[in-house]
Amino acid sequence: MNASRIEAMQADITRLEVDAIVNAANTSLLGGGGVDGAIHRAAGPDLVMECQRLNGCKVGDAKITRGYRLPARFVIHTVGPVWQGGGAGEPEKLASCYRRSLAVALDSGVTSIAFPAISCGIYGYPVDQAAAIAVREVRDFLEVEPQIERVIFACFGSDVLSAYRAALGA
Ligand code: AR6
Repeated sequence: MNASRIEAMQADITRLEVDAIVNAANTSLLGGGGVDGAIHRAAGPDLVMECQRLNGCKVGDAKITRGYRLPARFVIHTVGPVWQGGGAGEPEKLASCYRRSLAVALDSGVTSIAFPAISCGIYGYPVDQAAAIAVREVRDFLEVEPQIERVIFACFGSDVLSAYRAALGA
């Protein structure tokens, strides 16, 4: 049953018509490159103004804002770990990003949500390992939370999509 609620697709997350998209942000929450830059550009300047009031975000935590000009009603900003070789708690911190993002989504009544490959760009997390964590955490959460009807892994590029397809098939 969970399988039909979770899918991976090649997509620009800023275009997706879901209740919430997740942003792979940094601890300042004030914008950056990668998907963070794309989300701020698409949402418009009101997003950073709301983010300025949040006092940043810790690695592994998540905070929600409105989506402004995005098709998504909300943006859930989470901060992934910087990859340091895997021995610095990166897997647990990344897992926490997925759990906290879903918990925040649930609190705001979200039923559909899209995630980028958190930490897999500028932060250097190996995508195969990150995809396995993402799929495990989302599956575990959906098993106990029927409110979340749809989760999309928005993959930027075919390598990322292949990694998620493999993780979903496993
Ligand atoms: N839609 C979906 N995925 C995207 C998009 C998009 N429009 N653009 C990029 N990606 P990254 P991180 C993919 O670097 O590694 C920022 O400066 C990208 O190909 O965005 O968590 C923040 O402010 C990759 O697969 O995030 C932080 O400082 C994935 O999104 C830092 O980067 C994540 O890559 C966070 O680094």
